[in-house]
Amino acid sequence: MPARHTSWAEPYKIKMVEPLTMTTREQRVQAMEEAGYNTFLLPSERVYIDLLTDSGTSAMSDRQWAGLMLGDEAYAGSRNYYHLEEAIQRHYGYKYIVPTHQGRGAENILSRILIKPGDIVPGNMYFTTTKLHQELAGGTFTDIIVDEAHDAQSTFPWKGNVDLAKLERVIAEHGAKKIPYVSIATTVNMAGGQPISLANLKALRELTKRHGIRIIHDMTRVAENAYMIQRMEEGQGHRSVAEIVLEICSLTDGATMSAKKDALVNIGGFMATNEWDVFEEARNMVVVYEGLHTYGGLAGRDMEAMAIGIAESVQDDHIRARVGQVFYLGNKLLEMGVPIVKPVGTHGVFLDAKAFLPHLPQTAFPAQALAAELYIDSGVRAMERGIVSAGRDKDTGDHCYPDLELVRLTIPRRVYTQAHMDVVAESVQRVYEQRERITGLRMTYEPKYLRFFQARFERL
Ligand code: PM9
Repeated sequence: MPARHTSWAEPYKIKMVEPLTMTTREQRVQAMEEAGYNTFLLPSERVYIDLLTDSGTSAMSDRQWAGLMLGDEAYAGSRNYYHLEEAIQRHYGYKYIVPTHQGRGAENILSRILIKPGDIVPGNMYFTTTKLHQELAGGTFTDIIVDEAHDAQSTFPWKGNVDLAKLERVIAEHGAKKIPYVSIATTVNMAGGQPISLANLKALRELTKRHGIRIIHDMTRVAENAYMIQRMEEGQGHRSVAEIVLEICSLTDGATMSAKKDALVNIGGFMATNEWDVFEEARNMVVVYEGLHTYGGLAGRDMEAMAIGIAESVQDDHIRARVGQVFYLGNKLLEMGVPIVKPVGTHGVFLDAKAFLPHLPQTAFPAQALAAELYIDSGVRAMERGIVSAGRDKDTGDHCYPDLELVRLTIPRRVYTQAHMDVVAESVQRVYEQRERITGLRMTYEPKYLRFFQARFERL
């Protein structure tokens, strides 16, 4: 048993560094205007501390970099595919796997196989790409997360939990035959990086088993969720994160994974299932959209880095430091009195833009405006997670108006230091002190799909 420290200090030291670019305020004002007040449209060279996302932005270990050199770039049957299959079976326990270029590739395949037009897909809050693929396959997403998840200020510790009564009502209304699966994310990104408890997942398993409904697991941040279970759930403190991860997966029937998050790679994902028929179809469909079933849009070296990253991601020391750094920033902002989603999430700190900018109506895109302001202040890049991300209702065409209007400060894994977190907190505090000056935005260009990526705005 390694020595336990009270600090969340990183269990690694730094071997290679990448210089950061500093800019002037004038340069940032110009860059933001040119980017149409959308942080996705900024060139990364104009960014100082990049907290846009934790997706594909993590630092790989020396072992992962060494793994890249062992890439077997055969078109078919690369040995790295077998390593990846073994890593997924060992650490996650799913029987069959299909690699994909990233998470949404897996979502596309799985949705096309399992969802029929008119189906209902209940889930513990929507995720942008997941919901879109469910809709493109003809399904309708319906939210069954606990009410507390929609309240930024509720301190309920398990905001990722399913409200089982809501699910019962959906089943009673539509019938189990119309529900191909329940979609469960660990942790819940759009709720602010909030975990689901093991007890809730077990109860959900019981309920779905009674009705013959699958659980499909969005396991993008499963290790972070398992860490919160170890930390907070009664009777779980003595178990390793690796054991808890395996148990979570065992309570579900299949999964989609964006390995760009938990699994510590810059690109990659997979679909997993315990059902042979679903696997057969997925293995066939992947050749249409991604590539052969033994590479799914990835190079052999990418699959090797992923296999190694999966093993590293479930180590207790790693995950404790990763989440510890996010908590460090979150607690600092709480001490400063800045309104953030409580409890602090596992992959990022989410500013509550409705409370931050109460003078702006949601139609003036407060979170989008706040992310732009933060960048102008310090070069810190964050992401809107509010009305822009929520998109439009597929039937009425009106904006969806989510209760949560957030700016996500997302922490890449193993990349930034405690001093960087201090700079971020100081900048947020400065912007908070001048919040009354911040004006809203008007959308001037809106793409059809996933508009938050490419929409453009101007100041009101
Ligand atoms: N998440 C994120 O920044 C990147 C794209 S959206 C800005 O949080 C979940 C829970 C995700 C996720 C991506 C995907 C899709 C599925 N589920 O980006 O296609 O957080 O690999 O994964 C992003 P890919």
